[in-house]
Amino acid sequence: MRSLRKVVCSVPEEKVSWFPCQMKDLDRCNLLVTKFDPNMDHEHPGFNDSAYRKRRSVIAELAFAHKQFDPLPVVDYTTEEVSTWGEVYRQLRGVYPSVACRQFLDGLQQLERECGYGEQRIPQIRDVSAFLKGKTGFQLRPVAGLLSARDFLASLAFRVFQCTQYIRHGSAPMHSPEPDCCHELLGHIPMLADPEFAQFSQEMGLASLGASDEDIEKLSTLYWFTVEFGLCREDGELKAYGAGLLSSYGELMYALSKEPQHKAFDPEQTVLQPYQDQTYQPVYFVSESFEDVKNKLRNYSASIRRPFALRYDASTCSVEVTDSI
Ligand code: TIH
Ligand code: FE2
Repeated sequence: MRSLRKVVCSVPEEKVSWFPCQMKDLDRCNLLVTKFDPNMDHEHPGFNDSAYRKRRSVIAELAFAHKQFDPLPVVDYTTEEVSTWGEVYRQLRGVYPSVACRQFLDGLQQLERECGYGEQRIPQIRDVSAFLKGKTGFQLRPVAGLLSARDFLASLAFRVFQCTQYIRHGSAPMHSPEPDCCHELLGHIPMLADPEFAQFSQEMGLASLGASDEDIEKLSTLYWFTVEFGLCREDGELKAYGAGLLSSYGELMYALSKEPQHKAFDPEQTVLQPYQDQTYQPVYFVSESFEDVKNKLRNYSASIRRPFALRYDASTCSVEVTDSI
């Protein structure tokens, strides 16, 4: 048998980008992409609303100040914010039973029963994180805005999901070009309560650690067309499992209509598909089943080559680098 020489957290090649090896290292995975910023982007629905912009900065500060293992910040949402949430929730909840995949509906039902999900209040990430930990071991950490793909994917390796806490502008409840708490809490969290989904999310994260820029680009494109905008068949019917669809009533209806192009999901093709994040997608990828996405994503993640090998130790939630491939 070949012996594995442990070179914990020192990688053999200089070319390899730094990556986190333990949860504490996620404090360094906070590179934001300045896009759709309400302070800079004239098109942002909150650009002319100074109270909204101020509120966004206050909530962003909570995320900037957060360190791994600190208690998760609690936001005292205003009546206006709760009303935006209620509107988004009501409209989406009405269509979920006919358009969302089974795994999503199961997760949402559990959240409604056990975690206070409903129109009346915006769930706190502290409660949601505790709920998820018990279901799949995933936990949340606050983030101030859109994260770089490398940092976002890296946190998934540790079953940590970086979550925004601000809410979209009240004038545009049906679609937001950037993530917000409606997108995280309604789109992502129900899926993260599914053990199989949690597993392949972590595997995509592990595959990203120390990967080349080119592989990060491919992984994030794959993530975009599956976890964010994926469609799948369920008993022959077209269903949504992507979080970007399940948090946007506007795009959800559009994606399931005859308007956009629907292509069969094949990771080798999908990674090459250019994507844009300003508005609705012109193309969606449809998998034969949820099982099919799971298998294909797991295989794709396992196929990414690196000049070293990694092992995740679930008992310490840390990654060990070995020089044996
Ligand atoms: N468009 C989504 C929504 O309206 O909820 C949010 C995002 C999904 C992916 C990137 S931003
Ligand atoms: Fe997302």
